[in-house]
Amino acid sequence: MRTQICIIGGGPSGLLLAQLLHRVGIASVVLERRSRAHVLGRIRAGVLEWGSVELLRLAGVGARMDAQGHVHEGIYLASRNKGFRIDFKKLTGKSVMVWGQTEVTRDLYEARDAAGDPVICGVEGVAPHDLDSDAPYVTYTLDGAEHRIDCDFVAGCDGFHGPSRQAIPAEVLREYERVYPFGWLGILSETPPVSDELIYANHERGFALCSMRSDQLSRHYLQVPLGDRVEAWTDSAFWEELRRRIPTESAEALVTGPSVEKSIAPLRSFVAEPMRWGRLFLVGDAAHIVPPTGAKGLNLAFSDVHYLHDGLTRHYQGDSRALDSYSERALARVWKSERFSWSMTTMLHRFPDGGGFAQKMQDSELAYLEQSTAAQTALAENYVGLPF
Ligand code: FAS
Ligand code: PHB
Repeated sequence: MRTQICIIGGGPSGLLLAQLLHRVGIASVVLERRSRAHVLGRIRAGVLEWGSVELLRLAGVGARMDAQGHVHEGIYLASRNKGFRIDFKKLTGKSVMVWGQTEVTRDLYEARDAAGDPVICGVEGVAPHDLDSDAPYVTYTLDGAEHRIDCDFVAGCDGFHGPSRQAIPAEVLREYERVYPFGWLGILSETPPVSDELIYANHERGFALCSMRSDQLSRHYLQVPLGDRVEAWTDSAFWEELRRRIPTESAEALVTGPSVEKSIAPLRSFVAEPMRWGRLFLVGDAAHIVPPTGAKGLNLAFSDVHYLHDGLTRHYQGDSRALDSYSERALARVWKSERFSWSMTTMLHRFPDGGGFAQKMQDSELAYLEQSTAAQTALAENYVGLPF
């Protein structure tokens, strides 16, 4: 088989890239290791920057999002049993969209079907070859049969554990990482959200986040020690701990119910440079990871897609400058989002070795935020999404 772009990974970045390329007549093939059901069973991001919203609309997959998603014009930050609001709309003129990654991915899979380019799921042993030549190709097996795809370029959209980043020679690749000494225990419940907007809570017992997916589907998180196992957390233990960490007013309004999903995710900051090697481009989690405190993971994947789609489109029109600057352009925005995600995580979590001084620094940062329009504007413009 031959195509223009071979995309490794049928998660949100691979699917969105394929859909945007399709709309400008550039052919691609998406190879996905898991089944579609498995990919759609993942519960991950919940907040879209406005740039991501506009990109999904450009890709022709924004209809359900616009009909069922919720536009949020702010968030609440809480500590010491009280909270204050950061008004995105007033401070930046922008908002965010609460629309789950699962729904985004569902719409993108259906768009691939409608385009007659279904994702090839269930592949094994995906391996890119001759990336430093002008004739790269990708091999894989499916149902025991060997396959080869010859292409012009390879997009590594295969997430943190995929093969693409490993294909870059060790002497070329530079990796930067910070692993946090805690994780997030997340719960999805068919209960009404406790608040009309997200609540990020700093508490001496640990961070808590109250989010949502719809009027009847809530998503909550608790900071937990690294060694915690999800089996050790009953639903009632989760709700009791959440009530302790959020302001009393919210705790009293909290409607609890059985979890429909419960999992613990580790937190890390990670960036791999460069995001291009020869004919390979790294996209999304294949190149970078952020702690979810800034709601940036999915949105960063989409900004990479924006830059790569722009570069490939111009390349096939005869101008390769944007493609040649893909890594530099993408990384400039990646590092700003890494900083924001790290700063939100540092401000809101309890660090085991932090001590009294760290708590005082968090208290003063939150107090400064509460009283400073300049500080709130800086947080707001990062949260709604810096320009592409
Ligand atoms: P993905 O990891 O989503 O997709 C990569 C795809 O490649 C997967 O489908 C995988 O099966 C496939 N793949 C891997 N190896 C392959 C191979 N060898 N061959 C073929 N296919 C292969 N972000 C937020 O903004 N907010 C959140 O709350 C949030 N919560 C998260 C919770 C968890 C547990 C995790 C892991 C991530 C979370 N994220 C969150 C980040 C997440 O949303 C990612 O940023 C987003 O999925 C990135 O999309 P992709 O780059 O497409 O990577
Ligand atoms: C979510 O709803 O899953 C969510 C929202 C905001 C975050 C992280 C996760 O910062």
